Amino acid sequence: MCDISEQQVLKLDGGKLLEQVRVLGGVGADEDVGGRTRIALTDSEKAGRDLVVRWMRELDLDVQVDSIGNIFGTLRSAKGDGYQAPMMVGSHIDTVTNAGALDGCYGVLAGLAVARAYREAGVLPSRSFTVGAFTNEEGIRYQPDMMGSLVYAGGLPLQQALDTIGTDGTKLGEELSRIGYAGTMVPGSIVPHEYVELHIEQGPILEAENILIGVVENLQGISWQQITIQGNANHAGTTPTHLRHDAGWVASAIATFVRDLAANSGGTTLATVGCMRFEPNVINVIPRRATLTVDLRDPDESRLQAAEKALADFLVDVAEKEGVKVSTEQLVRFSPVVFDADLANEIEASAKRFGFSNRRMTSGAGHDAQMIARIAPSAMIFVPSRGGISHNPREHTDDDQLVMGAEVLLDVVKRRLECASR
Ligand code: HGY
Ligand code: MN
Ligand code: MN
Repeated sequence: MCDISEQQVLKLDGGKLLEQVRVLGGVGADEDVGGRTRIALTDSEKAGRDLVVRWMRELDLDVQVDSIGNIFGTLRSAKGDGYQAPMMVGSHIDTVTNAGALDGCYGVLAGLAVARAYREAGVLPSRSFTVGAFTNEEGIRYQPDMMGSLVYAGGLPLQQALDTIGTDGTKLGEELSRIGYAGTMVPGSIVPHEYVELHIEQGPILEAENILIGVVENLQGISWQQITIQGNANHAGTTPTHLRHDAGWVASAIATFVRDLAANSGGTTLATVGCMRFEPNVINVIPRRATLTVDLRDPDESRLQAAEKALADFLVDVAEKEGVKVSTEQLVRFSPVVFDADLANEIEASAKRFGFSNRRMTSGAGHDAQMIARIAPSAMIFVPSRGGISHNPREHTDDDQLVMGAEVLLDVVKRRLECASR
């Protein structure tokens, strides 16, 4: 094992981490329903970005912004070898609507806490250490999700991302310029040596098993599609059922179908209809048009494909029966990802050294780590989510659990960095 004597001095300031989680959690606060909303490239997200950049500068990190708006704060190594092949940690600070305070932000701020430990000990890392905050991880305004890290990893051309039109009709590149985060650095010009992302589990497993640390070995596949149904508007009171071409009923039938698909999958496939709109959306008119989104996930690629095919077959069948036209648009399609075994072993060894209960697990949610895994060895650390709740103002992890997770991150980083100096 590596000798890390000189870096034993690194101490995590858990209080500062918790304070920054709370302060960032107040940016974009939703006074009425609780929580906060910092949807990518909005003014409230800009405010969050500005705050994180200020905190990076307070740590005297070199701040760089790339052309898709990814933000990087780097603690340069003792060797002064520039920014190349850094040990990278990070996540995102954009949120869904009425979000919790931890999703993404915890991983970015824990990364700053690691940099702070080096600064306060007056120790420079053996290899540059970079904290990343990736653009548009949530993908709810501009699809796909994990967009900034996908561009960074070379999975989506920059111009295509900049040309993306949002659900609100805005163009991503124009919004990025408007908030002042259209950087100059070429995305991916700094390839990490390794990448570790600390994140809340956002699910119920760790809490249910009373376990502190999740050693995330893999991440399930994700399929997002938008479905549009074109039927005929007609009078709700005069049109017999068998003469209807009811777009609204078809949309509801699809939602029922995908729920049954998941329920009969043995617990591996998950299906969610998160958005549904009817036109003209009035009480006594049979909907002429309906749009809905379907989010399908499974850790196994062949099962995910089977779910997509079953849905496609159902759409053909229901369109014929109801006499409507159904069209689909694939918004996101990411295959399952397996993380780096050596890094996962390092995370597990660190949790064991601290005496923290731990278990190997799969990530149900998408994360930037799944994109960075395309270009560098990557892995994730989870901490418990109370009630398994996330994407909800009630998202919560106990303070001591947040600090323990960050202790593991610091321990993993310092061991990997010390090893790098050999
Ligand atoms: O959709 C996801 O899993 C992530 O929160 N973007
Ligand atoms: Mn997240
Ligand atoms: Mn999220």
